Amino acid sequence: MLGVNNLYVKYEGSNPTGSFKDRGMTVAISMAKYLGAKAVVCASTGNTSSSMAAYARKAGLKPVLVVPKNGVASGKMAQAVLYGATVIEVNGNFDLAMKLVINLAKDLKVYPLNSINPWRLEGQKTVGYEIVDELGVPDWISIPVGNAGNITSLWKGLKELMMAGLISKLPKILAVQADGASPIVKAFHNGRYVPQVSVETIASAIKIGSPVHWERALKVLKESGGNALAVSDLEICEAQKMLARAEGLGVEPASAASIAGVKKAVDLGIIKADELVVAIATGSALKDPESALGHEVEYLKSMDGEAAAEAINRLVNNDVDIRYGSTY
Ligand code: AN7
Repeated sequence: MLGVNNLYVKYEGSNPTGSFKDRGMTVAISMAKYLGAKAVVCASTGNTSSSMAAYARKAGLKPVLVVPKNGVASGKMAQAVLYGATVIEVNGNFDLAMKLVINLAKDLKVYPLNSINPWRLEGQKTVGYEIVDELGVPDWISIPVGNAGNITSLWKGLKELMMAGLISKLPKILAVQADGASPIVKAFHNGRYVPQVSVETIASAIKIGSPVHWERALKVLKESGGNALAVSDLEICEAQKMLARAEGLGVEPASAASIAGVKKAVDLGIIKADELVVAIATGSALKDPESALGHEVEYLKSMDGEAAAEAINRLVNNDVDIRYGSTY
């Protein structure tokens, strides 16, 4: 369907809070505890905050979340409420929340747990280890990029495996951003980084205009001989639906971006059909139920038993091949 023969999806939705953030959070919260912190803080588009709240609670630390007003998907907000975090909403986007946290951490001595925290990035290296364990070294790893912590961490982990002599080559990294929030993609192609002031995309997790690790992300792309692509919200939604209906894998829009990116890269001749490709799907579809509910489906309401039986019969007896979703 995407024009590539060997595509694997590294599904991060099965981590304890439903996203890749748990990999780094368990390490960083352990360090916060070790350092004697009483409270921890992060700015977040939702997944860092879910993860931080859960691990902080377990460690007996107070979680303080700084989030963009109306900028966090409802599954992620539900987690923040469930874990009993203090939630501070700012009138602005993630970039404003991030600025606030950097100042808070300086003045108030709360321990910051954004990816400016080095322990987060140490923990997140394990995604690369697992890929290599299961598959060996692929030709490409496609990864959605927001604040660019994950791409930095992935590459650090892989390079360390190489230095340890455990692998003998490195993959090319494909960084994927949303059209409406793509400062790193633009910098990669234009040779000049400009933070993006106004950002817009359905992929709220990566709606970030001023990524903290932009410079490192560009270095990863250069060192790996990789590439960077922006995908539209439509392409993201199509990839989300395709993955769900062809593979039964539910991912949130930001994660679907990495699949949409693979399709685009194949179309552009950047990825070749016979190359081994891994797309990292960073978070579960349950994080963002609204995005899932936006897709079309046959939804038969208020039926009695007879009408329901008729509808089921119709479905069973029609011979449309739904393996890839007749409705895709
Ligand atoms: C599903 O939770 O930034 O490039 O505050 O939730 O390391 O930022 C989330 C980011 C990709 C991008 N996919 O990772 C946050 C936050 C999902 C995400 C990213 C995020 P980075």
